[in-house]
Amino acid sequence: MAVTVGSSRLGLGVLRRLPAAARPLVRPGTVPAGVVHLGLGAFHRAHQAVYTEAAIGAAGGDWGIVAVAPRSTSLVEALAAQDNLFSVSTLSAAGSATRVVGALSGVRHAPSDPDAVVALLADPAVRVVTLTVTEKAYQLDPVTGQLCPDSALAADLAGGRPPTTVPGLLLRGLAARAAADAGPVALVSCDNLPANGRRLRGLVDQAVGRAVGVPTGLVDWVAGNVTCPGTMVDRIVPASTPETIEAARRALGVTDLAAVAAEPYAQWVIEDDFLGGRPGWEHAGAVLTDDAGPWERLKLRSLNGVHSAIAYLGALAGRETIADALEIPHLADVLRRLIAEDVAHSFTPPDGVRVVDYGEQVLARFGNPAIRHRTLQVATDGSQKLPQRVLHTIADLRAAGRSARWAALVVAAWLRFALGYTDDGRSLPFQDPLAEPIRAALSAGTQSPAGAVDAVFALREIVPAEVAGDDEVRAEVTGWLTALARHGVEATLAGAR
Ligand code: CS2
Repeated sequence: MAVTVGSSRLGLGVLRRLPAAARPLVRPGTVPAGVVHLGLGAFHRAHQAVYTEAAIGAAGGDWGIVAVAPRSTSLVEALAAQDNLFSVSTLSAAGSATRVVGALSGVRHAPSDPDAVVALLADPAVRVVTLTVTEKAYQLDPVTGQLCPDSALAADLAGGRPPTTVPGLLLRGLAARAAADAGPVALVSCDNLPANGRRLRGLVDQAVGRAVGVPTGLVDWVAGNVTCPGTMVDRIVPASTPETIEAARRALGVTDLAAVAAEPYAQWVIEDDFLGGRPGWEHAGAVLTDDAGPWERLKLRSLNGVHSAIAYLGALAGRETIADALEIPHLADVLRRLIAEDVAHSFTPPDGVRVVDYGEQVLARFGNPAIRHRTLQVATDGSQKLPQRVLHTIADLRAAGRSARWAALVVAAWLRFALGYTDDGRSLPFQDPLAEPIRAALSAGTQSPAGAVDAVFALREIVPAEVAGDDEVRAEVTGWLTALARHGVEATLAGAR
């Protein structure tokens, strides 16, 4: 579908023409920057930017966001042409509402001007740095959390040229901040990593420890001035499409090339560990806590793990969106058993939360027919997602002496997806930073499902040793993979016990 770029473009000049309910909560361009955000994707725009705007609106403070795109230029150009304004359309079966968000006070493109990003990170006015850069950008082994630098990060650690990776930008930014004595800063991971605060802390400490040419004393400065609060972030925000832009144009009467669409639900749980202050996010509905861990396990295992299950099974069955996939006969029943019999027994949820009730709410959200979240989008980067979404569930269940029957089905669905064909023989794209070793393992082991399971379970950067060495888990995964290969998704689900 072609995008209609009308003569009017979203920007400060057209705000007064918009319906009152569609205008920003703060006066755009008037709030000085206090937050730097790395990762300008749809999720940031529909989540942290919305919360931060509401927090500034309710509690004030110089907490405008300068958002940095680590890769693509198109959004930076779109936002620069729109005075940093963009809209969020909230979609449900009941209808939609579109509002312009005024939280951004600037945008930068890291590859074209890495020094400007380093300077921002060293600016005393900036006291909070948030990140949505996806799991793989941290370059941490998903199982152990050890830093595994690719050649670009290795070059960043060696110094000598401006950084090109996210860890490299953080490292050089912190070194410049320490040198400028610019005061404490909180680095806030908003990615779906396990214990994301501790992971980011580990990343920073390892990067500082290995870097060449950083000031002596940086280790001590980081220890005294940098905190990494853990978070749980939640809102379903599919990648924007031409339809998203068209819907925003219909609602606003102007063209917004940075529009996003999202579900009505949003949640943000944040550990309150900010040495230099923070936006009043609690006034925007966020939960500030001492320990986000139980919330994060709840969300990663009951929402994201189930999301991945629907994505792989749905893609194999040829379903385009998550909501379409949920219509596969028996799938919802199987997911309920996954939640009640496996996920709910794998961890202790936050006080007052019943995992089964949370799971029901999640299934209702996934069924939102207005959100066209593609199964193939959720299916990407499985090697980076499965550990915290499913494999930790399996490890904890087995440590408690329980079976992990339904979680094993998710692993089998991922393996079958990695083999590259839908049930009716169409090829499936496999996007994953570890695509090569996974595909190599699978082609060595495809003679039989058991061979495929053995080969992939040997990849220690994906499958924790305790899961890989568990014969019962191997047998369960092999059984499901055999059924999926012989009968396809629909018949396997119909016969699932
Ligand atoms: C999804 C998440 O793409 C994915 O892997 O599971 O982006 C999910 O939509 C969000 O975490 C919901 O908060």
